[in-house]
Amino acid sequence: MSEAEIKSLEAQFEAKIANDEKIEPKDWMPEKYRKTHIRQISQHAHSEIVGMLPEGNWITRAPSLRRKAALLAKVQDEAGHGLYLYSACETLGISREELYNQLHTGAAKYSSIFNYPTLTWADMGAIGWLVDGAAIINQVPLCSTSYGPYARAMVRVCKEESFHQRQGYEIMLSLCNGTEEQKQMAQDALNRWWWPSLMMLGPEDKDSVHTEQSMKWKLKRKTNDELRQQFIDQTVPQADILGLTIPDPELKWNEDKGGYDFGPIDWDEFWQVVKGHGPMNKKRLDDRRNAWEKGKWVRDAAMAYAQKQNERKNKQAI
Ligand code: BYC
Repeated sequence: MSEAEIKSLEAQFEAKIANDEKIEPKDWMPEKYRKTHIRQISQHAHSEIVGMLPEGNWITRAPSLRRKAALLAKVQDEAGHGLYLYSACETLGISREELYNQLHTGAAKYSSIFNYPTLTWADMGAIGWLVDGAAIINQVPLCSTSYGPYARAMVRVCKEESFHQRQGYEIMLSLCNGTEEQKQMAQDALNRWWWPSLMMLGPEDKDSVHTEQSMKWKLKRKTNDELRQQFIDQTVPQADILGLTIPDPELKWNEDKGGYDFGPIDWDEFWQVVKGHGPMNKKRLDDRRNAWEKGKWVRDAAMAYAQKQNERKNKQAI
């Protein structure tokens, strides 16, 4: 392709972004746009399926049939989110096998938040309330992201996330209206999940290497710090209703900015977890690899079945 042709394609691409039109898989796009999307969408997909593990840990120990059914449905939704996102990512010209391979070899990242252990039932409440709460704030803007397949996947994901957040908050509400011991359990879960939930929204804008470019491409519609502030402002009143204390002595309403000021985040801890040294990193990856290896016979059986069906169809056609 000549330089002039590339310039013209670039101009058309930029015009689409400026007009808030979607970029579709067969449209021309800069290579860096494609690679950045593969990075973010695949990290997102991996986070969904790794995110099933901490909660999967409690399905067999849910305190009632109703709680078990809701938790099971939530974890199944997360598998579904992974599938929509892997499919969206494949439209950018990378295979599912390669994406899984990147996860299993540790080459790809997934969200830091899933490298913490789930120690008590209250953690199911705290994850739904805080982690899914932060996820909604992060993901609603992604419904209007510039890449069509990602934006469309996010619409459905967000509808389901909102049920997830409510089921978590309802668990917290029940515990906080229960015995003193149950309320303590809820407070302990909030203490452990609060700071990792703030970290989940990514490094501070000054340290975020991708935000500037991703905002220009309308891949990201809000910066990490904007999302974090929104999450804090929304969540503090919810903690008040529960009668729980946010574990941040510096948390204070700031009238001038119309939001809460908050204490320093331990970014060393964040980077340690991102680099693979969090409390559960090793177990999460071992569990994913194990599921992949043990699931081989299911994949083989499904392929053999599909092949037989095809052969039968072809015979009928003759
Ligand atoms: N954990 O330049 P930055 C869910 C990495 S699923 C690990 O700000 P970006 C749920 C980042 O990748 C939750 N790594 O990056 C599921 C980059 O490294 P690379 C997942 C992180 O992309 C089940 C470097 O740090 N949600 O909610 O502009 C149950 C610099 O960061 C993290 C999504 O994936 C992290 N927390 O912004 C319940 C949403 N943060 O790639 C709930 C989609 C940053 O250069 N993703 N890094 O090696 C996004 O919105 C953005 O990718 C982020 C980060 C805001 C997360």
